[in-house]
Amino acid sequence: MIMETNYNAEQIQVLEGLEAVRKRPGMYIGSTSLKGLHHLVYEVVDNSIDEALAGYCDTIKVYIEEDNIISVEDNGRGIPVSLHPKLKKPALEVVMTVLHAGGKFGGEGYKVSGGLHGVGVSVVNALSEWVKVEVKRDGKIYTQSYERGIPKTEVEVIGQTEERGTKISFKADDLIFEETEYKFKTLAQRLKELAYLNKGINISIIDKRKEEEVKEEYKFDGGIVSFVKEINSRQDPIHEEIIFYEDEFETGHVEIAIQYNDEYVDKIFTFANNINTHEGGTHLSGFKTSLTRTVNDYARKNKIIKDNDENLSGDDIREGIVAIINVKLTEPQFEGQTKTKLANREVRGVVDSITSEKLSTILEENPQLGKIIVEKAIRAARARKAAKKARELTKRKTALSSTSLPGKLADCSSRDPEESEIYIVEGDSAGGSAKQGRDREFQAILPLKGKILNVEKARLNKILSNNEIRSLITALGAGISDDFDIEKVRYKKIIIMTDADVDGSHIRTLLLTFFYRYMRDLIEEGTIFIAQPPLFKISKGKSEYYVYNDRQLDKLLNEIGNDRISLQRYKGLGEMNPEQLWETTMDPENRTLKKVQISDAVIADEIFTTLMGDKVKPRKEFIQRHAKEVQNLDI
Ligand code: 0RA
Repeated sequence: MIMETNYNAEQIQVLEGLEAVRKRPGMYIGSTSLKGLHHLVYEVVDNSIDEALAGYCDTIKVYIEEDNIISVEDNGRGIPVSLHPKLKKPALEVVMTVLHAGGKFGGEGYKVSGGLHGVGVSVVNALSEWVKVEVKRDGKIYTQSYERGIPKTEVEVIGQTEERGTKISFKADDLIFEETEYKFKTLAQRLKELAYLNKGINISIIDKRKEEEVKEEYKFDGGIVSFVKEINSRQDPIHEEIIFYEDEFETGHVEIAIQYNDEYVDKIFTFANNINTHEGGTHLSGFKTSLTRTVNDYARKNKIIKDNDENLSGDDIREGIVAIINVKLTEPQFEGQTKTKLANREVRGVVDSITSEKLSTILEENPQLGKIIVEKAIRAARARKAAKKARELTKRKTALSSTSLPGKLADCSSRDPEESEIYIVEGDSAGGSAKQGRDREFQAILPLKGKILNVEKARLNKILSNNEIRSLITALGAGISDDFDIEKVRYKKIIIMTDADVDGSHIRTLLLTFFYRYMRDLIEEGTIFIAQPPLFKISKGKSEYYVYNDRQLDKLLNEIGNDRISLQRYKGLGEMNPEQLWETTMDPENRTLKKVQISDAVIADEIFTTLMGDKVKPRKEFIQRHAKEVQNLDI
């Protein structure tokens, strides 16, 4: 049979569109790595969330099936199937094959689009080996299938039903993606976040890849209040009720939840149209300005601070705060390096005035709460003044002495940060080996003695009086906290090198916590690395092999056999001589470094606060549950 295909102008446009997506997938989904792969799922889920936000859907189910096939099912109105008047094709086909067509059929309301999401489900279609859609509406079940974006069937009726909804199944194209194995934990974490940000929607994830299916179900009627409660569940809140207020404005909606704990850091997480705005933006700055002014006004009006006293600073008032700011906008605009900074100019003033009005009322009506918050800020102000003194002391010291670098730092000869690296090494003996083994032209060594201070539990002035931390700060040469300036860091790579044991992993966690809290830019800019020393040395005859993990060990033993080999297990860095340490762990030609990445502040925060907080039980459970991930802290 000869098939004749008549392409018309619109069809050619569709094909060109899909081809563009397949040619430059990164432009549409960010990357073709695991991250991009997971974006496909988020893109499809976003459409169902839109339907829920419009008020027509309350349940979303995400299945990971065998062969890494994803199905996303909702009980919304179902994608329309009627003929599109202009294109003379079913709306379903248009939504699935035309770039950015999704929204054109929808009503008004807040589309979750923005950042990398919101490119439209046609992008998922273009990047999938196949897609199958099932729509239940008008008493019927409709279906259509596609391959690499191109329809392979008409929209067909395959049955009758009283239900409504949409089910989109797809298999990501392994010609496009480097990997196609979904991570349950990654998907579950994001779906849980979406459930917090969109109260009342029931979102579940069902993993059917293994014999025993794994299921998680999320539904939070408390929304972001539940979110704050969870973040604070491992801390000690200093007031019971979680502060919550919300309001509509011309171009959107804002909701804010706040609860203070007895710690010293602030954790304000911001979202715009369900996107985690890591880089902050107008919603955050409007909130901060208003919080500072509102609490000061309240404190003066109620004579908790006197007329002659100076104002509490923003930092003082934010000490120990946990807050979620969640805005939904009709036309969100994002900027910044990772497009996660909210740019809408109108939002700053709106969030500011809504916070002033609602928060001052809440404080007036709950004087006990007002007092707790102001008194916490007054204590913070006292500590801040003490810290400032301590900081000036360190600054002056560095300015006065010519050999201002810490004594135990073995610096490199190069003064060019672009080619310099620093190894932070556990213990003096390993430090000694590293000093002898390094290439002193560009590698500096800073040995740290024992455990550094747990910064989660201390205020800045105490942190600054800790010798190990002071050495670290002066060696890096870029200040700390608000004064931290990444441009001044003396090394391009900061490499943490600890033993492959429990103590080593604890020290590594303490260091990462310190960087996360006080030099976060270093993590965000990808300058922190974890050295990977070998676990074993295998010798057979004259050959020597270094092995870095159990998998490699199995593989090697398979290759060279089990007889007449000697196996040395390295328990600590100190067991290697300088040459071995260079060869296996420090030589840029041979070493592997693990880059520390924190893409999601909330996840990171869970790890850091759980590990560091003083509620012993959850910490223990957490370490047991995640012992492996903590070793490879690149989430
Ligand atoms: C446009 C219009 C209508 C529904 C949708 C889109 C829709 C899209 C998706 C994608 C996944 N799930 C979805 N659910 C709904 C409704 C038009 C009407 O019935 O009036």
